[in-house]
Amino acid sequence: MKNFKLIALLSITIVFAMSACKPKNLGNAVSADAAAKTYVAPGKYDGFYNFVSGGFSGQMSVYGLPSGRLLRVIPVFSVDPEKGWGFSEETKPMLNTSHGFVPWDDLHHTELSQTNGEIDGRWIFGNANNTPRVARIDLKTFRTAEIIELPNSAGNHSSPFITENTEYVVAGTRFSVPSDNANGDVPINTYKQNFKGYLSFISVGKEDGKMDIAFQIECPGVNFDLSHAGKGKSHGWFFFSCYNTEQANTLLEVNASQKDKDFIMAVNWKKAEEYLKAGKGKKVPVKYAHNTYSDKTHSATSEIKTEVTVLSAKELKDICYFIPCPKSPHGCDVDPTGEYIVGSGKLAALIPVFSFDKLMKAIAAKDFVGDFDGIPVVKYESALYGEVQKPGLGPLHTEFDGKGNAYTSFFVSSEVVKWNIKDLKVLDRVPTYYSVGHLCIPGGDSKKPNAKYLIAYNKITKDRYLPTGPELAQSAQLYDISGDKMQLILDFPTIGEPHYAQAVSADVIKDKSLKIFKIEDNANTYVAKGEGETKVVRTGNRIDVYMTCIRSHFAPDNIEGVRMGDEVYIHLTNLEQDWDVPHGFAIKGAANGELLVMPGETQTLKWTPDKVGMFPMYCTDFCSALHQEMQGYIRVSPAGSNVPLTFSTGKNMPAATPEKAK
Ligand code: RUQ
Ligand code: CUA
Repeated sequence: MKNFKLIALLSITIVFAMSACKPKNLGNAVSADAAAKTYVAPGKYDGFYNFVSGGFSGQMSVYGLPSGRLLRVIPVFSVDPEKGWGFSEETKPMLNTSHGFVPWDDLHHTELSQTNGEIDGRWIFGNANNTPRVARIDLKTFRTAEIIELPNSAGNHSSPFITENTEYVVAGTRFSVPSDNANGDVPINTYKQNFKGYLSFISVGKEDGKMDIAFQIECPGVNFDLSHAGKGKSHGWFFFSCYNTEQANTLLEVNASQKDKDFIMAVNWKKAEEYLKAGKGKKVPVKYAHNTYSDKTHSATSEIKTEVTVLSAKELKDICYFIPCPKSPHGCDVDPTGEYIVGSGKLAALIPVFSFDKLMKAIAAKDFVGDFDGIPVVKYESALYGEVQKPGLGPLHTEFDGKGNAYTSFFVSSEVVKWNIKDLKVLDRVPTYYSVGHLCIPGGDSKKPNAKYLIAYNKITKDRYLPTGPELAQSAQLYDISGDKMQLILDFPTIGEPHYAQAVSADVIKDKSLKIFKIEDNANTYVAKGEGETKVVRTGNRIDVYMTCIRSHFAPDNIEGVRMGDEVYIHLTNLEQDWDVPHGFAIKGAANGELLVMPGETQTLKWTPDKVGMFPMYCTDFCSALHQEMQGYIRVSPAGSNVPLTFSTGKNMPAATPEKAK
């Protein structure tokens, strides 16, 4: 709820609004046929995938809709001991940054890749707010495939929104800061002179999805909050909401709420591309990590990059334009036709809708009211299509149904309001429990929404679930929007605080899902492609165990000759070639997580024995009737001991050295 400190100013209104919307009769809030509408019989699939940001959990979770069943938590920016993410040697480089290994972040928005403005089911992107990064998750494996850090940025909030052919993923800095290359050791109250706001345009490889920072745009120091790409007629443009145009550096809840209007910034990224081609960008020294995970080597590599190309919005005149937008805008949403741009002022009591055609005319006619830090400010009325009057209090986010309607969330008045884009009339409103943030309609920010459902992601849960101590379950609510009236049909808890989410018909993804990794394609340096290739190798005080697993044993499962002072690397290859047969691995006393190894994959656990003795290891994933037999021992001897290094499984395994241990 960090973005909503401003509500303190409206506390009286909130108290009023919260109690005003608390339904008198809860029974009426839920439609009578809700159970039938959300029931997915055992053994049946849901019709939709719902990808939900995990907020301060740093992860992304996947639900089935309409059941609300949790299908998977995808580790992205935070370590996850359940899956070994950030604990195995192979995955650690994914969390590398210019600050070193960072084990946590705050993921706010999810965005599915698109082709021709429609969800194509290939990748989903997520943003890291705290240490600014963008992640790409591969929807064949439901795993994070790539993470790129963003230089010159802090609090990467208006991200990872994409263009209609996934040409770019954008990231706008929430905090303006002195650029990485400038001296940051300056008084905080020199904000106006020294602080800048950077927008990053990350290109995405057409075939492989590989990300690269194509360019950054240096903008005046303000807070960038959210964004959405133009589509159809407005393809080539991007729209960012900004607040703190007061350029305050302290007590923002008051000082950044002075002006009646902040801005939506329209960015002509096609023009920026032209300037880039013409060599108008400045190459600037920076430091950022670019991490990629390979499904062939089953490992990540982290590269530190040292340069970025920056275009100046001030010098290159016709890239950026400010459009005045009332009262600290948050959401910035573009309708399926690309004509209407909806701004949502957190403190506003109306919703301004801008017209792309009018904006283009105003820019061509130089219909400006002045400039802000060298960027032209378009006249409000000249870009405005109209205002939705008295829709509710504290509009935040808008999604679209593709039938000419928009759905806006109202944090302060705790409701979702449906309105018609053409005549700006309110059509319906339903309460949320409570204080809704983001909304999601499957495809609701694309050219082709699939408007059967709307999901509200709420900030406050209060009395909706059984109490669980001071912290309650985070909450989403599902509405049927197939008719004229919205109907609440389900509550379901989420992992972490949900911000934005996306949903798509299951058909777009489910048949592409990978079942196994082919063992013959495994190119991990430490793979053992069969039990005959298993071995234990000592190099000084480093021990590499090339281990395999298959139902229901490890090879080797007895290892002796490890000494105090050794660093042991267990490289575990899962030889299974069947769907849904991972094996796990854990060893007593390891200051680490488990490994969870998919069929055909190799993962490595680093373990530094801390005392002499016997160390049991076992499989952590119940894999067969004899799963509980899937175990072994590692003997640790004192430093300097002459116990030879040996390994075996049953009688089949050769000893590493001729002398057998006594
Ligand atoms: S936020 S609740 Cu996207 Cu982080 Cu609006
Ligand atoms: Cu392998 Cu349990």
